[in-house]
Amino acid sequence: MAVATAADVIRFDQAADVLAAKRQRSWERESKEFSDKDNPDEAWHGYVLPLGNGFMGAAVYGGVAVERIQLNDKTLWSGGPGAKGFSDGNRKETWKSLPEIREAMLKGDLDKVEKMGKERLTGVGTPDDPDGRKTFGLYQTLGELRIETGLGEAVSGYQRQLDLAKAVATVDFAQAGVSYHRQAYCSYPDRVMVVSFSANQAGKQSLKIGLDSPHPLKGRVEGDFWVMNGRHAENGLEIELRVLPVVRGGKLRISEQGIEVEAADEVTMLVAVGTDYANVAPKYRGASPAKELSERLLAAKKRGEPSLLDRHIRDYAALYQRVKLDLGASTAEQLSMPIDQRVAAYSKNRDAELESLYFQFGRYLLISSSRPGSLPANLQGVWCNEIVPAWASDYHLNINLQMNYWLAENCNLSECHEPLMAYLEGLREPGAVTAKEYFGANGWCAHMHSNIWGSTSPTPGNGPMYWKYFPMGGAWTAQHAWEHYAFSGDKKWLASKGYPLLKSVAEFLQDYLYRLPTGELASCPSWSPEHGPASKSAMSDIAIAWDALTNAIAAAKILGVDEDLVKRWQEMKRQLVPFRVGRFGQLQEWYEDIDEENDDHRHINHLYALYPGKQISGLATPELAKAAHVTLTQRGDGATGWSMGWKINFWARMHDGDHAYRLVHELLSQRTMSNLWNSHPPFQIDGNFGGTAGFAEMLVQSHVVTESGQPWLHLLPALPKTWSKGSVKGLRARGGLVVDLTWDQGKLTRAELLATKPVECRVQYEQASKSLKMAAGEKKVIDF
Ligand code: FUC
Repeated sequence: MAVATAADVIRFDQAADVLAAKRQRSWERESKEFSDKDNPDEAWHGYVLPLGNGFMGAAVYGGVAVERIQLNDKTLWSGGPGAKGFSDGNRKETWKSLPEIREAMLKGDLDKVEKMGKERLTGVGTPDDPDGRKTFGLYQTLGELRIETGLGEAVSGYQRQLDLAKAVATVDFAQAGVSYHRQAYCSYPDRVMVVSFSANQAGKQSLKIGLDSPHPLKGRVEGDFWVMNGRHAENGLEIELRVLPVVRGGKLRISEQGIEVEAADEVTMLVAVGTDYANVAPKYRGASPAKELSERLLAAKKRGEPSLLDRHIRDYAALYQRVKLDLGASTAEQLSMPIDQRVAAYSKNRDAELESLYFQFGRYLLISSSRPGSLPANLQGVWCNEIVPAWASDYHLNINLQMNYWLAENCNLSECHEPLMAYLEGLREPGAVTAKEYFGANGWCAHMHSNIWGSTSPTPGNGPMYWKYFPMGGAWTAQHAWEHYAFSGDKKWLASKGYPLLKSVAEFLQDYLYRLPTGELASCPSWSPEHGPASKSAMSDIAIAWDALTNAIAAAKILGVDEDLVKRWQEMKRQLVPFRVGRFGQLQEWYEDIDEENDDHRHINHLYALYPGKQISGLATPELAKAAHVTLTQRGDGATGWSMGWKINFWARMHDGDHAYRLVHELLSQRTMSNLWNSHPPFQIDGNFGGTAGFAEMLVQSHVVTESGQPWLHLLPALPKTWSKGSVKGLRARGGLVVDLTWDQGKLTRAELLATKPVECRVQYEQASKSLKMAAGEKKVIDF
């Protein structure tokens, strides 16, 4: 009998290992071509169920005879202090070369700019590590728990599910008249993973549990714990896995190799992982993990089930349940299919609830990979089964890290934004050194690639400059500090955390921006990230500078501070190189009119000004919006996963819901794997996050401010025809608003706003707009 999948559930009817081709286990990627076939384990790549609490990640395979649970600790990286030849990568006194490079740029001597750029404006490698990769490091898997169950493979009624409403994975099946049940979750409040094996008959659990790991970990028994501990082979980071088994009935034996259980009724493993990493420059080391892990596990054991599970669900659901999205109902047939078949069928027939599930899965992934106290979500969130993951699974600061957080505020997960804020804070100190050495500038900056070791210098090596040199990486990321405030209206936070960051970015710009002979302030020379030659000014740099100055000015005014600086920043804004419309009507990506009409490159850097920036909008700058439209059309829809996520947001900002939806459809049909992870390819999580943010951007926008600086809320600005009937509850808008909307036949039928703080704003729907004043805690239904 077909089973209908409940709305918030991702259901497979088979184990990951059964669904994907079995391959020889290795931890190394197999090619550097970045395709779906690249991952050493296809079963992991697209078929596992991901769990996480921000600090640790786990991936559940669900094998019957052998259960595999792949484990991650967010701080487990190679490279950094402790790695041979490590340095901060900064080239000393580079600023001394800038005048000559700038002069060459002004003369149009691009060869000299590129050559001198590579010699002077890159980071420093070593003879042993010329491109700095070894010391930059890689995010790496900790390994995987291997649990042999002694069962045969033949089962009936197999189901492996991830319940997004609870953040709990389960595996169920029957064999020889016995129903088996497994349950796993990663608790944030208790910071442990809980994995349990049970059945509807006593004495059915005979398990052998061990760890496969690429790291030199050694096993030992320590009281009731099984411990695997060791040091990273390259940087000496201490790594530990600690397991506390709780067994009902049967026999338990712990050894160096692992845990053995015989004929138990139920087995629960409390699992904790950790390293001695600390996000504190310059050493990035803290306490040995053993003590804290032991304490956590003992506390969890004492708490026991069902309290552990209850605390986990309550903590998680408090975030997850804030938003509900209804985009229509799927058919009974669609609901009866397991997720891999639903995803495969989607390109031919729309599956309405798969779309809303995708949206909620993005929120699930952020809650699971970014919680206060943890490092931010990296290119794969917190999930990585390799030792050489694609792009080091690092923090790319030319869109990818930022995209991970586009959904944080509008999808009502502001708390999950905090790791990014803390990370930014941590970049300031190393970023100040980079600003000084490269530009003789105050404030701080960071370039294209960063990691958990505070890297802010440009990447070393001989590759093109556009892959390394991007002094606006920090400024772009700092936009998030402003947005964190704009949505919450929390002035205390702005004063203590947000404004100092925004101010130090503006101070960097004061010294960094270069006055061209025309009098314009430019980023010279610059390279549009990953695209095109050196320019007198890449317009993405200017768009970011415009936004950074706008945000610093707004913040200073709100706090009533730094009047003189505000005047200076306003003056700088007026002098920035203006956007230009080029020879085929496009918005120029560079100072020079060199865009190519047949270029479909995935990075559309200068449209930062459209999204996530706010400089260009149909309302305020119609001419530029028209040119942005030409550029978007020219670049086309085909793209990598994250780029499609960006394009959904672009078209939403263009108020073209049908085009935005076309990209939603493409993203789900072309760039979504069976377990709903985004595929670049390979797996890269930013497409999930950018896509989810895009859904919300199609329904509510609030980036434009009125003439008097109030939020201008726009309801259903980009509703596609396909989403003719639906509702959303709990989206957030700038100014501290929570928005609930219902629509039918493509028309808004109900809008309710909740003000979490006193707010004056304008609300727009189609051509009508209203001014509103609301007190804190007030709810209002708005009629149009
Ligand atoms: C940039 C992008 C790639 C990929 C990588 C992580 O290099 O251009 O497409 O997303 O980041």
